Amino acid sequence: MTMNTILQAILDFDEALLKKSVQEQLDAGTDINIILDKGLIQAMDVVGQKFTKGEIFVPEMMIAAETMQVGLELLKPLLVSDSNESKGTIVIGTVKGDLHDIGKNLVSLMLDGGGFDVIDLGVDIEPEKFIQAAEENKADIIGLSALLTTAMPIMEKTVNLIKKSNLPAKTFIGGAPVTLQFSEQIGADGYSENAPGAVAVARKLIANALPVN
Ligand code: B12
Repeated sequence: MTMNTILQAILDFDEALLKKSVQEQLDAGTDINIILDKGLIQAMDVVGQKFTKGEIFVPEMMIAAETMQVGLELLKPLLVSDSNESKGTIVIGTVKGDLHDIGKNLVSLMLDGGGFDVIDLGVDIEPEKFIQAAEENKADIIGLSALLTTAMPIMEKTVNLIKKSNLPAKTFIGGAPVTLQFSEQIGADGYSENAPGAVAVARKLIANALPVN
């Protein structure tokens, strides 16, 4: 079975075939990032394109997302870390008005796998809630996700409020419509277009926060 089978299984909402094909790729030793990028995530891109073209509608998009997450479950144990040594604390969530969470969940998993303590607030999160959670958990970093262009101004507002709050936490942002340019424009401290990159950016943000000696 090829990576195409994974993609097709998601498009056909075929959970059994998806599980089987993901497991086969894992057994064959395929890199987990390839299974994600060329299989699970690519399928969601195709779903998005079909939605744009009017070939499918919200219910189909939702079932495809649920199917994709069945595949993600198989990868989960390989992504999380069992190490007790924390590299830092990250509060993460999807901003107010936006209910997309697959990408944010994947970023959370990989950050966990990268040794961070992750506090995932969920979706549709008010700016004040990010600040409160960061204070309570003494977060080093606050991560914001947005998939809707209409949520981007809320993301900007959230970053602004975090800056004004004088919390020591750095901010990093991501999500399909978010770009490096947007991140710089709104004054976020970091940006990544994908989950492995998010781990690298988080490490850099923590390293730069340490006093230089
Ligand atoms: C699945 C899906 C849904 C599902 C969401 C299920 C869920 N639990 O998340 C459902 C069906 C609920 C849904 C609803 C809607 N959706 Co929708 N959805 C999608 C779809 C197909 C896939 C998103 C996804 O999961 N991708 C896979 C993940 C892994 O990728 P990702 O989220 O981009 O995350 C990666 C990076 O961006 C990054 N990242 C993400 N977050 C973060 C955070 C940080 C800190 C960092 C560093 C990095 C990072 O790392 C991730 C991993 O690599 C996209 C199309 C697309 N290609 O994006 C449309 C899409 C986002 N949806 C869209 C729309 C319009 C909607 C609705 C408004 C539809 C409607 N009419 O109701 C509603 C909005 C509901 C709401 N208020 O939020 C549009 C948005 C258009 C726009 N310009 O804003 C898109 C682009 C589809 C399209 N082509 O038109 N959707």
